[in-house]
Amino acid sequence: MQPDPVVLAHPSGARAELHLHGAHVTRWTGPGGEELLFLSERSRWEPGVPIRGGVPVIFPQFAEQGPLPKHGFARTAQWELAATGTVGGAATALLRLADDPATRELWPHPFRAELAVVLDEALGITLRVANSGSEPLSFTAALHTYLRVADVREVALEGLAGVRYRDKLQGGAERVEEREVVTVAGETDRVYAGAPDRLRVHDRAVGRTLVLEKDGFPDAVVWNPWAEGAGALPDLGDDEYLRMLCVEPGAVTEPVRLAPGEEWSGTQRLRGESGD
Ligand code: TA6
Repeated sequence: MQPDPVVLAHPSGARAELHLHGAHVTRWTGPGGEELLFLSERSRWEPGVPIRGGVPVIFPQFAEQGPLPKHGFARTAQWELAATGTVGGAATALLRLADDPATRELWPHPFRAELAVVLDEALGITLRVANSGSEPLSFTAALHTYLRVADVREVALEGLAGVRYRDKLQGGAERVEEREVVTVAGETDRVYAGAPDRLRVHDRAVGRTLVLEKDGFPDAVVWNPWAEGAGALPDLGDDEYLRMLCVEPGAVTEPVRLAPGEEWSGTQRLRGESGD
C-alpha cells in the first residue's frame, strides 16, 4: 500500500508529494491542479523496490554503468526527513542519506547526500553529495524525471540540436542530434552529453509547455520504453508509456570525482511556461 507522503503546498495552489523511500518526489501539481509528473498505476510501493514514476534519485551509479544494482541504491534507500518549512515564500523539504553498513557493503565509501525540494510556482530539486571519508570517491547520478504528457507521440522536445548523444538502443553508438525538435515515435534511450541547461517540453496535445532548467548536471537522458519495453516492465501498464517521457538531468558520461571533504551539487528546476 502507498504510505503517507510528505506534502508541500504553495499559496499559488501548486503541491508536491514526496516519500522518504528513495527521497522520491512522486507528485507535482501546478497551480491549476494539473498533474505534471507521471506515476504508474502499477508502481509497487515495496521496500527495496523503486517507485515507477515521479523523480527517482539515481546515485551513486547510473544505469548499469558499474557493479552496483541498476541505478544505484539511493532510489530504494530510506532517507531521513531533516526539515520542512518555508523559505522566501517557497515550501521546502530537506532529506538526508548517509553511508551505513548496507551501503558500504555495496559501495565502500563514507558519504553524505541531501535532497532539497523547493516548491513555488516551479519545482526545484537539488541533490548534494559530500565525501565524508578520507579517500577520493567517484559516482554517477541523475534525477530520473518522469514527465506526465497527454500523448508522448505529440511531444516536442526542444534544445538538443547539435548535441552529441549515445544511443543505448544502437549499442551505445555516438551520434549528433540533428533535429531542432526531438519527437518520440518508438523506443528511445539516449544519453545526451553536455546538454544545454535549458530544455523545453511542449505537450502539443494539451498545449502545455514545461521548461526544464538544470545546473551542475552536465548531461540529459531521454527515455521512453514504448509498447514492447513497457510490456517487459511489470510495474508499468501496457499503455502507460504513452503518458510519460523521461527527461533526466544527469552526471553520467563522466563520473563526478570528490576528494575527501569535497562536495558536489546538481539542481533541476521545472516550471510551466507562461503564455500557454
Ligand atoms: O535512464 C534511462 C534508463 O537507464 C533506461 O535504460 C531504462 O532502463 C530506464 O532507465 C529505467 O530503468 P528502471 O531500472 O527504473 O526500469
